[in-house]
Parts: sequence; C-alpha cells; structure tokens
Amino acid sequence: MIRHYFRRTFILSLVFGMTIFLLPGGVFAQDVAVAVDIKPGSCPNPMNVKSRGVLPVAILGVPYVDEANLGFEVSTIDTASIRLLVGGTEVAPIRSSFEDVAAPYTGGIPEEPTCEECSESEPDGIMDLTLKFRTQDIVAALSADIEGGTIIDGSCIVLELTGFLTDSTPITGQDVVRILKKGKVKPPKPPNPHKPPKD
Ligand SMILES: [Ca+2]
Repeated sequence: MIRHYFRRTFILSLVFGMTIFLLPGGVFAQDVAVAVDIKPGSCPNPMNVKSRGVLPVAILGVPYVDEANLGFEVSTIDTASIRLLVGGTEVAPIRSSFEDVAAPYTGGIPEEPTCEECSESEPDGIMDLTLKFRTQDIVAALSADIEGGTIIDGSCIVLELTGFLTDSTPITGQDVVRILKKGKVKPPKPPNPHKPPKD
C-alpha cells in the first residue's frame, strides 16, 4: 500500500494549514490528515476498470505514542460523511465497517510517489474503518474527468478521500491506484452444447 501518512501529514499541514474551518460551536479546526489505504494488504493497488465489484478502502487507526502523538481513533469518524473525490465527482461508499485490516506505514516516502511505493502490512491491533466503493462508480467519475473519457492502462491515479469526524472536524487523505484494463475479467461461460439441459 502507498503509505503517505507521515509525508501527507507534513504536506497537508502546509496545504491545509491555511484552511481554517469554523465549527458550529465557534471552535476553529484544521483538517485532520488520515492514513488512507486502498486495497489493504495488497501492494500495489490495481483497479480493474472492467470490474463489476467493489474497491476496498480503509482509513487506518493510528496507535497512541505519547502526548505529542496522540494517534487516531477511527471511531471518531462520521462514516456517513466519507466520500472519494474523483475529479469533480464525489463518490460515496456503498457500505462500511470497523475492522482491523492493516497498519499505517512509518517509512520514508519519496517526493514523487508512484504506484510502487507501498508495502504489505498486517493488522496491528488498532481498529480501522473499512469502506467499499463500487468500482464502476469510480470509473464513471474518472471517465468524466478525463478528456475524451479514455482511462489509460497502467496509469497511476491519486484518489482523495474526504469526510468529517463526529465533531465536524474535516478529514482528508489519499492513496494511489494503478489502472488495469486487462486480465482477470472472466467472460461469462458459453453454454455447453454437449451437456443435456436440466429437467
Ligand atoms: Ca489497524
């Protein structure tokens, strides 16, 4: 998995540091950068644009370290608010659940991430929020965003996730998928002419 967490935290602190939101209670809050993991347990993260299935995406819980690093509990997320931003389209998940599926990446991330910058991690005892998005919803949004509507095989695309915590604090994160247009899509089996029909 692409593990942008720490790099993202740094970048987003620059990008969103100036983005201040006024909460209903009059409290100012910045975006919280969350660790997003597309296809937890898999590296790289292929997305077959012909798939009629779902793309699993996890927001990873981060363990408490000390008072300077309080970690992140996914139970604080308003799950109904989560969207993938694909071009100009918001894609909502079709379902979500709480499940420990992976651990946030703590290694270094190069300046320009590619589809290969990922690692396979296992559950770490910290609860994660798993979400399922219809692949075809994402493909439709991608096609609408690309001139000519043609998604290029093998290309790396950043998917950005947004949402809110239950206290209305905005959250954001991202991960990368590699577009796959070949293989693994089985055509329906033709009927066997030698097999007698069932009664
Ligand atoms: Ca976990």
